[in-house]
Order: sequence, then C-alpha cells, then structure tokens
Amino acid sequence: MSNQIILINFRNHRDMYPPFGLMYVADALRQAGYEPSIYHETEDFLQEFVERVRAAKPLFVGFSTVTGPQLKPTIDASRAVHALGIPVVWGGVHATIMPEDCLREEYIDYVVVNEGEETVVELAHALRDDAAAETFQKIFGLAHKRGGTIQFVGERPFIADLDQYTPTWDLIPVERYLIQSGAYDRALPVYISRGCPFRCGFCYNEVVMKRTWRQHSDEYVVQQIRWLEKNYRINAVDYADDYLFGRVTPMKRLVEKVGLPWSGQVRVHLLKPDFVKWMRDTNCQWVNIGAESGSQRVLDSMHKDQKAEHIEMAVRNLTTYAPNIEANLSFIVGLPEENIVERQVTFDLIEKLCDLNEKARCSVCVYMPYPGTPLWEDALARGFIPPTHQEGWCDFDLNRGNTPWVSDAESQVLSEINDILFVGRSRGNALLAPYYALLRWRWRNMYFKYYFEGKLKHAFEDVAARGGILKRIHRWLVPYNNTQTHKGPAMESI
Ligand code: B12
Ligand code: SF4
Repeated sequence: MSNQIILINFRNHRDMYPPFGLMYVADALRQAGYEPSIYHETEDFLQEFVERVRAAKPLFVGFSTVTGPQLKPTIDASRAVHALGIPVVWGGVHATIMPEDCLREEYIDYVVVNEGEETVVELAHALRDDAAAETFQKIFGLAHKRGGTIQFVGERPFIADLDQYTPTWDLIPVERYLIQSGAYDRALPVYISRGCPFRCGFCYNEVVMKRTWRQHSDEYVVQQIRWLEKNYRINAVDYADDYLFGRVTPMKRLVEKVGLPWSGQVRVHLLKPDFVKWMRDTNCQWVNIGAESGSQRVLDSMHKDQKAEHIEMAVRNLTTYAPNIEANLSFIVGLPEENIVERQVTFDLIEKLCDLNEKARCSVCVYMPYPGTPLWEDALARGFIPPTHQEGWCDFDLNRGNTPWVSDAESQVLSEINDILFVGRSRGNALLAPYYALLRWRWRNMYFKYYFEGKLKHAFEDVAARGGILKRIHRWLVPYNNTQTHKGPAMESI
C-alpha cells in the first residue's frame, strides 16, 4: 500500500489565504509516518491534477470543501479519482455540515466530519492495513457507507491541545501567499485560534464549532511567527481567526509580544477610543468587521448580539484615532427577516460609513443558507428548497440570489456596484462622473434592473484587456482602483 496521500483545496481566483485546514491535516499525517502532498489550485488545474493522482496511486485523495462554485472542480476531480479506484475523502466545513448528503454521491467514499487531524490518521491506518469494516465503523469523526447504508459513530471531541499540530508551510509555495498589509509587503496570514463563542444565525460556527473557542499557546504563536520571520522574511501578520479577541487582555499582550504590524477580525463593541488607540500604537494595518446590517431588528433576527449604532461608532473612532487603519466591513443582505426598508437602512449606512472614512471598505454578501445553521429552518419555512445533489450547491455564491426571495440577476448587479463603489472605491477620470453618479443613484434607490452601463463596461474591458491603445485609454480613465486589497485582486476595475 502506498504511503502517499494527496490533499487538494480547489480555490477560487481571488483566494490568497494558505489552505490551513490541509496544512494541519498534512502535519498529522506526517507525524504518523505518511507522505502527504498539498495542492491549492483553481479549476484550471483539474486535468493535470487527475493525471498526477493517476501516476502517484496514493492511499487516498482528500478534498477540502466549502459551499459554492469551487465545489464544481472538487466534484469533477472526485469523480475522476473514484473512477481510478482510489478512495475519495471529503473534509472541511461543507462536508461537515452535510456528511450524509455527500455520501449519497457514489463518487465520495468517506467524509471526515469537523477537525481532521486525528480522524484522518485513523482512516489512513485503516486503509493502509486494509482493515475490517468494523474498524472504520469505530472511527469517531468518520462518516462512510457500507452496503448501501451510511455509518457514523459520532463526532470526535475537539482537539484539546492545538499546539500538537503545526501547519506544514514547507508543503505550499509560501511566497504565493505573501500579501500587502499597508506599507508592509510580506504579510502572511496565520491562524492562532479555532471557533467563536458567538451564535450568528447564518454562520457555520454554532453548528461546527459549537460556540467553543480555543487558542494555540502564546509560546507556540510567538515561536511560529519568529520562524516565519526567519524563513520567509515576513514583516507583518494577518491573524485570520474567526474571533481573535476571545480573551481581550491576553490577546492584546500576545499581539504586543509578537510585535509585528498586524490585521485581524474585531467586533464593533470593542472599537472604543482606547482600544482603537491601542490598535494604532501596535501598528494595526487593517481590521475586519462583521457589521452585517444597519437594522437592529435584522441584527436581532440573526442573533448577532450587536448594537446597530456601534457600527457607526466604531468607524467614527477609527476615523478619529486611527485614520490609517483600513476598515473592512462586511454586510449581509437577503436574510429571511429583512424587509426592503431595512435593506435600505443598510445601504444608506454603507454609503455613510464610506463617506466618513476614506479607508473604509464595505462589502455586501447575499445570504446563503447552510444546513444546520440556526437560520436554516427559517429558510426552509419560507420556501427555500435545498439542492438534492452536490452539483446544486455549486451555484451558491455570496454574490448570487441564493433564495427564492432574492433575485439572482439583481443580486449580481448589486454585488458588482458594491464592489466598484464601496470595496474597490474606484475613482475614475472626470469624464466618468455621470457613470459613477448613475451607480450611486442605483445604490440609493436600490434599482438594479436594466444594467446597460454594466454591459457596456464589460464589453469595453474585454476589448481593452487585449492591449494597445484601448488599454492605455482604460488606465487613463480609471487611474485608481482597488487592485491591492487583502482580498486579492479586485474583480472590477471601473
Ligand atoms: C480564511 C478563510 C477563507 C480564505 C481562504 C480559505 C482557504 N484558503 O481555504 C478566503 C478569504 C479566500 C475564503 C474564501 C471563501 N470562503 Co472562507 N473562510 C475562511 C475561514 C475564516 C478560515 C478557514 C481556515 O483556514 N480555517 C482553519 C482550519 C484549521 O480549519 P478548517 O479549514 O475548517 O480545516 C479543518 C477541518 O475542517 C478539517 N478539514 C478541512 N479540509 C479537510 C480536508 C480533508 C481531506 C480532511 C480529512 C479534513 C479537512 O480539518 C482541518 C483541521 O482540523 C473560514 C472560517 C473558519 N474558521 O474555518 C471561512 C469559511 C470556510 N469560508 C466560507 C466561505 C463561504 C468562503 C467563500 C465560498 C466565500 C465566497 N463566496 O467568496 C470563499 C471560497 C474559497 C475557496 N476555497 O474557493 C465559509 C464556508 C461555509 C461552508 N458552508 O462551506 C466559512 C466557514 C466562513 C463562514 N463563517 O461561514 N475563506
Ligand atoms: S462573530 Fe463571526 S465567526 Fe462568530 S458566530 Fe458571528 S459570524 Fe460567525
């Protein structure tokens, strides 16, 4: 039996975060004596990937999954790998929230539910030893099928000591993941905790992490970051955690101890003057804020446990005390409880926040119901019909109309205009003033039909992309656009 295990995360084109899930799983496998390799590629790599698997004949192929378009190459590759007679293992958040649905597909053999490190090693041993059916049945965290029925003994307790595992940086091309963070050009995302104690109704956290929060030890974090400084000359860190300030004072101390320019997620209630001044003094470059909605009723309906007025307070404090910090606020529209007036409140707030702070970026996602999340039953009750096959989940995207109560065509226009005005904050030549005025008018009136200017823009960009004089005209027309955000290259240039 082969000792090799191939792991892949099909990323989207914007994705620039290291595939931490696979890096942790790979470490566990390596500690147990296996030879894992990691791929983190777009769908363009599909054919080559299958050829590599065919040549390597690994013990199994593990796929990391999130709900949405990147499932498409995952499904295609899984089918091809399964046809080669090599076991297909799905893990990650998507597979964790619907293991049984996944296993109904003939091309998926095993699902690792929730944290993968321990489960995957037991699975590898069982496959290597060609173990009896009972061995597989007894593995906690492993769902699989035997004789047409789905077997799942139950979830495994969370890993008690996160420090046992270290992401395998040597298995990925680290240089590819270095990002710009303010003036610092070699920032790297790190992940120092897991989970979140909050209960937002749309989020995977309550169902997957069950409102728990754990952290790597301070010693581990400092040692990891020093190692990254030494080996990859990083000069800033992005704490990619869901909830960085699970314990405020100890986390502040840790950020100080690490001593590098940083970025991370902060909830609005923390962004009071003293905290913001501390962020400034510790060289924070950008902050991610889950603002979600300007309407208190909608915030309450999603159990955000957040005051709507704190959003503006947070941005005002950032403007006053730390104007150099980029504030990335994310909003969700299309929640089951939201009515049109409440959506307008959110849209108005976004415009106001961007007027208040020239470094604010406000992105809007369209609500996407995930099975098991607190809002799931509500979505079903309101007529949402979940896909019956994995292919159906590929169409779900945060800029699409994912539910019967949000139109797809309008969502796509809404997302594009949001990207241009409030994420990219593109600024064009004076000649484009009427175009931007039209976009603003649409935003204020929430009117996203007959998007003729978008069609013209796309047609022009397609031609300009071929180079020549039109490309130069394009640059002249749009001297500033957001190509350098931490989110990766902006999709839209005008
Ligand atoms: C950083 C991040 C990103 C980064 C990059 C992610 C990446 N490189 O994989 C960026 C910003 C690019 C991103 C983009 C998106 N993300 Co994202 N992201 C995250 C975030 C915050 C952290 C992921 C992470 O590294 N976790 C840390 C590791 C250690 O945990 P893990 O990945 O879950 O892995 C563990 C287990 O799941 C399991 N496991 C994972 N994979 C595998 C594979 C195998 C074979 C096995 C055995 C086990 C296993 O073992 C791992 C170790 O215990 C999560 C939230 C979260 N905390 O997980 C959201 C999250 C995963 N993202 C989410 C979404 C929706 C997206 C997007 C689809 C959004 C969009 N439409 O653009 C895109 C799609 C990205 C893609 N791959 O194409 C959702 C997924 C929900 C769902 N139902 O699947 C999450 C859960 C956020 C949320 N609150 O809902 N994301
Ligand atoms: S605070 Fe963020 S990570 Fe925590 S439950 Fe809410 S959305 Fe999820």
